[in-house]
Amino acid sequence: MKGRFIVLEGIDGCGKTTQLEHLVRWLPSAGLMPDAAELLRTREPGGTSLGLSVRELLLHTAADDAPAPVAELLLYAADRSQHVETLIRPALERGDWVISDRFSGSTQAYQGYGRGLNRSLIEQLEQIATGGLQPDLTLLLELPLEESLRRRRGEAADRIEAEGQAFLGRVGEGFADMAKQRGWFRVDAAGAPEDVSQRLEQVLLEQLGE
Ligand code: Z5A
Repeated sequence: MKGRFIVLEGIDGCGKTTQLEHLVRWLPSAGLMPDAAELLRTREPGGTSLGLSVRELLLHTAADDAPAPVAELLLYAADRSQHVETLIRPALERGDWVISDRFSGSTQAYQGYGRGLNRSLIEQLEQIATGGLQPDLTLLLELPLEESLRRRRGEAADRIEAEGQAFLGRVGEGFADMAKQRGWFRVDAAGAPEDVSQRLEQVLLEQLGE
């Protein structure tokens, strides 16, 4: 692949969206990207128009119509397959850079560690949905559970956010395990947004600079 694929992961409310907005402004002038390359910002679920419909099914269905755990897993995989095949892979082949709010690590963390679905089944499904595509760099924003809950206080919870603290605790452990297994970069997401941005910039410069 000619382009670069960067992913931000972490528990709900860890600050991914805030940091993505910063990185989308900072990256094009950071001296890392070739002049001709564009930067595409995307997310999962919902990075494509089909994916937006899947996102609605996943996060905003009424409680009595919510997907069962395996159906939920397959919907995330369908969203990812469409995302990779129609948006991410073509962009990387053109030489563009892609930065995504979540990718396949989220499925292992939420559906594997969180819901307790079979993790090797999830790995097989990941292989099918991504066609083997892996991020060049995954940045895990780490934030204590209490701080993530405090930050989101007052905001309406979607179906997954409403799962509660024990669920989110398992998800956080899953992310920490995956960071070790998959060589992700762990970034302290506590403190002022500008401080977190600086930590992310430093990792990007170290890892993607010539
Ligand atoms: N999910 C899954 O189960 N399986 C999968 O395979 C995939 C996803 C791909 C997608 O939700 C849901 O799908 C998600 C995982 C599940 N479950 N949940 N919930 P989403 O895309 O709607 O949301 P999210 O990814 O969970 O992110 P979020 O809740 O929007 O949070 P965030 O993007 O990490 O954080 P933020 O919006 O930047 O910040 C949250 C708040 O904190 C906000 O008020 C900010 O102003 C504030 N903030 C941000 N940074 C700071 C700092 N540094 N200090 C103080 N306050 C801050």
